[in-house]
Amino acid sequence: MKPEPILTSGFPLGSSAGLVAAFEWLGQPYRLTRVDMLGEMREEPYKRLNGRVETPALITEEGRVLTETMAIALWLEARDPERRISFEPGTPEADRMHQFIAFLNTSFTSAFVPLWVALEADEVTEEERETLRKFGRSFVAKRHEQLEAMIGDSPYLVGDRPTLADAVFAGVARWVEFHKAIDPRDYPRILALRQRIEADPSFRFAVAIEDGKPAIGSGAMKGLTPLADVLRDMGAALAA
Ligand SMILES: N[C@@H](CCC(=O)N[C@@H](CS)C(=O)NCC(=O)O)C(=O)O
Repeated sequence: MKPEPILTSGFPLGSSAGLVAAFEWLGQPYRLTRVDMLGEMREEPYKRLNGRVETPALITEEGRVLTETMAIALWLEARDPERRISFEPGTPEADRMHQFIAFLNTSFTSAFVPLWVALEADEVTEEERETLRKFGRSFVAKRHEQLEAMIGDSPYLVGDRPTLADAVFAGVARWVEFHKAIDPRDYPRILALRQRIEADPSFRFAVAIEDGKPAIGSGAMKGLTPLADVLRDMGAALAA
């Protein structure tokens, strides 16, 4: 019997939470490994999983490592014949979902980079930090304006059920509060979407796992594998 695929749940506030919710919505067996992004992710062994020292990462049933949000989203899409979290490739809905995922994973996510740098960089003067914050806030505002204009009248980004686009959105959109980047009330469609997804049991499950709290999900998640075990098994596979 093949082992289940294992996805990282990066904390604090990892974008992985969106993909965890997507696994829950999909309903196929999987496991999670929690990754402290401020600690163990920055240590040497983690580079076996992702040499660029980032989450999310997925270890497939075959033991292959797949990194990058969009690649993992496409991996999930290819395993969704019942179209629970995606659409038939080639349809207008699939194209629109891909468009949202690309915008969210590039333009929208990268708008927050100056704010993360302002917070985490060591050798930065207070003046430089303030400049980074100023640009970060204006980038985040611009991408929110654009996303607000892209959202239609449907309850989710594409249609009336959450898809991979909503997953990629939800993992990142909550960074707004942490950085106090914009006033969410200025973007009512984005705010309504966030509230809908953040109230969803699958997303709540993803956040509880991230926070290390007891969580009951759909039953698809077959257990937490300690990161040390994941890295040990990968090390053994590399040595073999
Ligand atoms: N291009 C990557 C970016 C992922 C990313 O930004 N991950 C963040 C956490 S959500 C990270 O690991 N940051 C660590 C760091 O930059 O030090 C993807 O789309 O998967």
